Parts: sequence; C-alpha cells; structure tokens
Amino acid sequence: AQSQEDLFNMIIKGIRDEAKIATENLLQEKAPLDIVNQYIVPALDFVGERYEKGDLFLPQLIQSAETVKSAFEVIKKKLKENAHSDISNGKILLATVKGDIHDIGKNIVKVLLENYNYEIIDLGRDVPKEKIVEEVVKNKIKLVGLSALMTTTVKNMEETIEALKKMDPECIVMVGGAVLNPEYAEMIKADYYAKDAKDAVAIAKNILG
Ligand code: B1M
Repeated sequence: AQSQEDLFNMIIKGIRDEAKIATENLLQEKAPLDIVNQYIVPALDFVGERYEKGDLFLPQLIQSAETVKSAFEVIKKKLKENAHSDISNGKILLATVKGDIHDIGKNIVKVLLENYNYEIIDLGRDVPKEKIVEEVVKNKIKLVGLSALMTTTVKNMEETIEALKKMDPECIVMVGGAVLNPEYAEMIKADYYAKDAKDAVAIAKNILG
C-alpha cells in the first residue's frame, strides 16, 4: 500500500508516471475524492506556497500541475465507472474566467457533476464574458459555474456575473476557486459559493434537482 507521503511527494517532485501508479494503488483502498482532498489539493497548496516564497519556480509548478493531471486521469476513470445513471438531471455551463488559465479545480468539479448526471458544457479556461453569455443563451442554461484562482481575475468574474444578470436576471451563478470565500462571492453578486466539488453538487441538486 502507498503511504500518504508517496503521492504527495511525487506531485511536489513532478514525477508523472509514478504518480499514476501510486494513484491506481491508492484507489484500491480509498475513495476517489478522498485522494483529491488528502493528497492532490495539499500537494498543490504546498507547491503554491513555495512558489510564492520564491523557493520554487514556474517550471516546477508546471511539472506538479502536469503530474496532477495524469493522476486525475486515473481518478476520473474510476469516478466514471461509478456513475449513477444515464438520465440527465439538467445542463450546467462551466468556465474559468478571462485571464485565468487555472483549470484543475474546475475539471474536478466537472467530473463530479457529470458523475451525478448533470450534462456539462465546459467552455474551458480564459473565457471572455461575451462567450459565456452567448453559450448560456444558445444552450438555455439555468445554472452557470465560474472558477477563478487569482486576485486579478476575480474582477473578470464580477464582470461576467454582471453580464449574465443583465442578459437574464434569473440566471443562477455559482462561483469557486481558492481565491474566493463566501463574503467575496457575495460582494461580486454570485448566487452561490462552492468551496469544493461536493459543494457544487449540493448546489446543483438544490437548483436543478
Ligand atoms: Co498558478 N497561481 N499561476 N499555476 N497556481 C496560484 C493560483 C497562486 C495562488 C500561487 C501562489 O503564488 N501562491 C498564484 C495567484 C496569486 C494571486 O492571485 N494572488 C498563481 C500565479 C501567480 C500564477 C501565474 C501568474 C504564474 C506566472 O506565470 N508567473 C500563472 C497564471 C497564468 C494565468 O492564469 N494567466 C500561473 C500558472 C499556473 C500553472 C499553469 C503552473 C498551474 C495551473 C495548471 C492548470 O490549472 N491547468 C498553476 C497552479 C497549479 C497553481 C496552484 C499551485 C494550485 C492551483 C490548483 O489547481 N489547486 C495555485 C496555488 C494554490 O491554489 N494553492 C496557484 C487545486 C485545485 C483542486 O483547487 O482550483 O481551488 P481549486 O479548486 C477547488 C475549489 O476551489 C473548488 O473546487 C475545487 C475542488 O475542490 N472550485 C470550484 C474551483 N473552481 C470551482 C468552480 C465551481 C465550484 C467550485 O463552480 C463552477
């Protein structure tokens, strides 16, 4: 069995292939989301802090992010095996806002929502508000999920919410991302704040059933 040290350290060091195997082994004994919360998020927080302090540089941050992506591919496969049923509970549009290329968190949220049978329209990252509004109209979306990870892009999130509400005051917006908190979410006029993927599912259930 793998110890917590292993996957955590592999992400920090950016060793991809081994991280994949470690994840497969961990899945024998742990639930997919527990691996995300106990290993992946803490490891990314750790490299993020070291990067901020200047103890570690961008190439290493990228290596760690790539390692997480390959570990998450394994987790995603497992989650898909456990999917609940084929009937869609409704559509949700997801995007990381303009100027922001962080998408690991959004992708985790996406997989979990899909697992609960929501149909996800994923616009990806660095998405301008105009594109988000256009796709919401085109796909008749009731619930939009926006992600932002940087203090500088929260402004774009606010502007996106403003544009969505202007287009349709009934459009419901949930927001998430490490830079946010419930107070901040309220300030930028989001309807809901999701602290993690489980929260996002609870909100979706509340809105779409
Ligand atoms: Co960057 N980065 N990064 N980065 N990065 C942060 C965010 C930073 C805090 C690091 C730091 O300095 N401590 C910092 C921002 C500082 C600030 O704004 N104050 C930072 C910076 C500065 C940058 C660059 C500018 C660096 C540079 O180029 N000089 C650059 C940004 C470029 C840009 O966006 N324009 C950059 C680039 C990168 C990488 C490409 C190397 C990589 C991203 C790879 C990718 O996403 N594809 C990266 C990473 C990995 C991080 C950290 C280390 C980890 C982020 C992450 O994935 N966390 C991050 C530090 C940190 O957060 N600790 C950092 C794990 C993820 C699961 O959490 O996204 O919060 P999170 O998602 C959670 C919840 O928040 C919630 O559910 C998820 C699952 O629990 N959630 C939602 C998220 N979105 C949701 C949406 C919802 C609902 C819930 O509704 C839809």
